[in-house]
Amino acid sequence: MKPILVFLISLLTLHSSLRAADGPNVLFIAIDDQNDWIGCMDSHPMVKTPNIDRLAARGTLMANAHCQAPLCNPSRTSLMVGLRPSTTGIHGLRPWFRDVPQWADLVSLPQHFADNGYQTYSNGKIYHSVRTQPASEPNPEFQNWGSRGGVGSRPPAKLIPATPFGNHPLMDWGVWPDNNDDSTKGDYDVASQAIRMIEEMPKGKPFFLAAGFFLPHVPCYATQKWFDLYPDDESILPEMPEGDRLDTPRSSWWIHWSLPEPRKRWLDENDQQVNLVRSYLASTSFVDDQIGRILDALEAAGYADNTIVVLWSDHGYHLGEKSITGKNTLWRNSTRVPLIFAGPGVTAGQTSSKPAELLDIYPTLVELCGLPKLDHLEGLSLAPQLRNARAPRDRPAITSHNQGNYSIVTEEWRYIHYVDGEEELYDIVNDPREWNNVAAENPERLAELRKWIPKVDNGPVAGSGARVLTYYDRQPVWEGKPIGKDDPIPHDNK
Ligand SMILES: [Ca+2]
Ligand SMILES: [Ca+2]
Repeated sequence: MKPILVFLISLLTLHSSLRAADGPNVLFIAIDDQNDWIGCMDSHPMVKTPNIDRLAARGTLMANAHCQAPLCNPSRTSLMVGLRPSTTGIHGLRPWFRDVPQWADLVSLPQHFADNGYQTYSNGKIYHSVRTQPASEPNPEFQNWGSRGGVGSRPPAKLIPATPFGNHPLMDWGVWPDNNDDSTKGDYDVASQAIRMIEEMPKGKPFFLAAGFFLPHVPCYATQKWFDLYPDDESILPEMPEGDRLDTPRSSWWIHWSLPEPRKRWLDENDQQVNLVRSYLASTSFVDDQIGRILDALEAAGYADNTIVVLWSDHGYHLGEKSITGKNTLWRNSTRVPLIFAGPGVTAGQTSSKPAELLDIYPTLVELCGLPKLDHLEGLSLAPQLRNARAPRDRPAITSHNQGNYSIVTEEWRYIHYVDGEEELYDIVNDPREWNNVAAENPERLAELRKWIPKVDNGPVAGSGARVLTYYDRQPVWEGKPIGKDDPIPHDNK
């Protein structure tokens, strides 16, 4: 090697190790399918999440944060590479973005940290697809792999009656294990291994440590003590007005046309509405407890003051609202997510109502940790709002679900545009549950919000599949099957 090149490389190495030595650590906590039923988010009056609430109290809650897609793979891909689903064309549960030649070499968030002198660690579900990679592989997503996470201990048979659309094994909920032992659960192991890493990792280099929890994703299994936090009656149910979908277009059904998640009608017919909501709440409180274990370990190891903690969920979840369970919608229940930052550069104890996107996490962490900026990222740094919750932000939060379906959220409105041109509008200040579609009465508002629909609106990339809707020549096609103009809505609640 030429001496000048060696010199340049050592200079670069020195530069990044110097920067890394100065940077704060990052604790990156992901929750799967966790909607806004979090104590500090004031959405469910009974939910108990004391550990997430104490994190929010020492940081900033972005209370108007939304996912980029209401589905694991597109949401997580977008967050981890900093590009919208409408840019990457990753709309379904397939493909893994590294298998798309155009995106194979994108520098992901943890890779950018590794490139700048951080040691990176992963536990549980961070990406949708990748689990572990051998250390020999070039450019791994993370350098160190811990817990696989996931469901963990499962009952010998499903706890609930057979569900429609094929009795999917994940569609289940209830008390499990039945011996009050949490330690056989995947999420318990995620926390345990993250704690072990905090305790054992070498000092002298900052860390980027990820912990991804699987619950409250279905199957919502939790032990009895978490169920005991919630009454076994209808007082735990969210408000669900009759006929809430009568003022929404038929195309709102296309984006969740036929799915394993049961409709509300099935919950009612099988007396499962209370059981599902209670199982979901129990699972949320159990995950909160695991998060508390990690936060305690961070503190005990002396890292609390020089670590940025970010907590997020990949999208929300319906539990009967708008006649369905699951995700795959453009309403609040699917798009609004917990997003909390705490640590150096973040003001403690404040809540911001400015729109925020999960896409913003990447540029925010880059700025807070002083890493080189990457020009191609489509998010905006939230550092101004993390310093001062009222700092201006003009851009709304934009969610898409398959090509051409968008939701645009400002501080006052949610606008929805479906691929066939149908629209909805909600006054989220006076109607936060989005019960009254006021699109017809507000043509000027529609015109103003329509402008935010991304100009780049790419369809599904080659290899796309699972929960993919296409629409060409006015023909909606759900998972490869055309939806007829007069086809009845499968398992509709009416
Ligand atoms: Ca998810
Ligand atoms: Ca309605």
